[in-house]
Amino acid sequence: MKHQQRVDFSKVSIDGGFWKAKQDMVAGTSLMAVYARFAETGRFEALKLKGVEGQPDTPHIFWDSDTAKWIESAAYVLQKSPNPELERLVDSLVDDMVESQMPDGYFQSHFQTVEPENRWTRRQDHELYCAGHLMEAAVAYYEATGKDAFLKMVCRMADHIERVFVREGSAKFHSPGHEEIELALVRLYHCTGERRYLELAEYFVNVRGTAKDHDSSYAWCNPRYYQAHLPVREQTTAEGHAVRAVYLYNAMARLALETGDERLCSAAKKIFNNIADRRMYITGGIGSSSVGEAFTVDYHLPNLTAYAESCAALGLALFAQQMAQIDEDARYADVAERAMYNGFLSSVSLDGKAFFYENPLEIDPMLHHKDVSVDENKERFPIMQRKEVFECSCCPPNIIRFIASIGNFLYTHERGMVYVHQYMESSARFETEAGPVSLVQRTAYPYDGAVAIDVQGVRELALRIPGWCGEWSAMVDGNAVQPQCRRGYALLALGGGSHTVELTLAMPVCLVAANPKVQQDAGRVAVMRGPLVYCLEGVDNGAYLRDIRVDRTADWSIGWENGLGVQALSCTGWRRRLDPAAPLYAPLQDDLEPASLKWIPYFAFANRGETEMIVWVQVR
Ligand code: FUB
Ligand code: ZN
Repeated sequence: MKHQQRVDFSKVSIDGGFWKAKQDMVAGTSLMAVYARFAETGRFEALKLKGVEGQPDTPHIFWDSDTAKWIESAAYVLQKSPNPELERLVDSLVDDMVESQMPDGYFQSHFQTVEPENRWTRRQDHELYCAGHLMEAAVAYYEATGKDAFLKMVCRMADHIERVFVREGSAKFHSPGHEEIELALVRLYHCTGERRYLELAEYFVNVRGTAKDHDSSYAWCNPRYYQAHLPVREQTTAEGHAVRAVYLYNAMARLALETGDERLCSAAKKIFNNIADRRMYITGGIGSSSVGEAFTVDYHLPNLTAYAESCAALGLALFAQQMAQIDEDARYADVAERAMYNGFLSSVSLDGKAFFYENPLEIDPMLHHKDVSVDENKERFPIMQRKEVFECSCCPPNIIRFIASIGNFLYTHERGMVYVHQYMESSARFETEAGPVSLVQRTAYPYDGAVAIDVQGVRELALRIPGWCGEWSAMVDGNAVQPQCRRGYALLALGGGSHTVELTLAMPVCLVAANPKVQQDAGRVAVMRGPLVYCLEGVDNGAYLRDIRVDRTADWSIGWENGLGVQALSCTGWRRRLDPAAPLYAPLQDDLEPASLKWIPYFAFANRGETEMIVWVQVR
C-alpha cells in the first residue's frame, strides 16, 4: 500500500485559467447567492432554536448540514482572500450555534426544536451526518481564520457523540444512517491531535454491517441502501444511495491511509473498480436511479432518467483522489478528472447562481410536457433548468465548497517523489520529505494539452498521463526526454534545482463507445476532446437529436462559443430528411442528409433555456 501525502489547497494557488474563473464565480456570486437562499428559507434562523415562522415542522432534519457546508465554502474563500464582512456573517452563525449547544455537547436544530425526546433514536435522521458537516466546517474555519469558538464547539459535540455511542452505548443505533462523520472525525483528529476522534471514525466504519449494527428502525429499506448489508471489509460492489456510499468508501480509503489497514484498502479498491468499470456514466456521474438515489446493477446507465446527483459526482472525485494516496495508479486521478469536468461541473450554471441536483445525459422536453401519457409515478425525468435552491438543497453548498478547494486535487508526494495529478494554471509551494519544493503550472487545460511546469527542489516528478491521451511528449529544460511510465505516471528524475518541464498531451476529438453491455448506448458514441465530454443541444442543432448520426471520419473544427464562454466543436453529420407527411412507419429509405452539428461541453448544457440535449448519438 502506498502512503502519499496530499498537498492541501492552502498551499496551492489557482491563479489563472479555467478553474480560476470558476473560483472567482464562486467567491463573487455563488457563495452569497446560496447564502441568500438559505437565509430566506429559514436555515440560518433555525440555529436559534425558535422554529421558523410559517414552517410548522421545521427545521428540517438536515438543514444544519446545509449551513455547515456553506460555512465551509466561506472558509475556503476566506483562506485565499480575507473578507471581514464575510467573516462577520460566519461569526454570527457560529455565535448562534454555540449559544444553542446543550451543556452535554449536543447540537442539532431539528431535534432540539421539534422533538428533543427523540435524540439519537432514529438512524435515518441525519444527526451524525449534520455533526460531521459541522466538524468539517469548523476545522476549515479554524484553519482559515485561527478562530476556535466553532472548533471548540464541535469538539464538545464529538466528545458527546463518543460518550453516547461508544462509552455509554445509549444511542438506539450504532453507525450513521448517512455517512459523513467518519471523514470529518479524521479531519478533526488531524486538526486537534486528539486520537480519540480517529478511533471514533474507525468505530463507525468498523461497526457498519456487523450483527451489532442491525437495527429494526431502518427496516423500511434494504440495508444495501445505507451500505450495511455486509461488514465493510467484505463489501466488493458499490451499493445503495450513491452519496452515502461514496462518502463511506472515501472514509475507508482515508482510514486505510491513516492506519495501514490492508483489508480496508483492498475493499476500497474492489469497490472503486466496480464503480469505474461498470457503474459510472461517461461524465463521472454515479447513482443511476432516482429510486433511492442509488446505484442499481452493473452497466445500467440510462440517459434520460439518469439521476447522477451532483453530490455523488463530487463524492466520487473525492473518493478517487483519496484512493490515489494509497494505490499508485493514474486511473484514480482520471476518474476524479472525469467527474470534475463533466458530471460535477454540469451541476452549476455558467453564471454561478443556479444548480442541478440531477445531471441527466439526455433531455427531451416533450417528455416533461403535461399532456404526454407518461405515468409520473413510474417514469421520472430530471428537471431541465437549474434552480437556485431546493427543498433538499444538499448539492449547492457542496458544489461551492468543492470548487473553492479544488487545489486539493493537484499534488501528492511520497519520499521526495511529487505526483502531478491534475493540470491547472497554478502555483504551489510545500514541504516534502526531501525539502521544500515549488511548482508553477502554465496551461490552457482543459482546452489545450500543453502544460509547462516550472519546478524547484523536486527530486523526482511523476506526471499523470491521462487515460484519454494516446500520444504525448515531454521536455525538460528544452530537451526532449522519454520517461519511463509506471501505472499511468511518467517519471522524471530531476534531482532538485530549477527546471522547466513541458508536457504535451495530444487532444484530438475522440468518438467513444460504451461497453456493449450498456444497452442504452448501443450503436451510439459520445464525443470527447481531452477530459471534456461534449453534447448536442436543440438550440444549436434543431429537434430530434436522437436521429443524428456522427461520421467516424468527420472533419472537426474547434471554435470559441462567445455566448457561453466555452470551446465548441463543429462537424458535418447526418440526419434523416423530415417529411411532415411521413407515416408513422414506412420501409427504410436512403434519406440521410448532411447536417451541420455544433457540440458544446456537457458541463455547459441547459444555459440557454429549455431545449433538447444528448450525449450519446448514432455513429455512421
Ligand atoms: O440526505 C442528505 C442528502 O440529501 C443526500 O446526500 C442526498 O442524496 C439527498 O438525499
Ligand atoms: Zn446533493
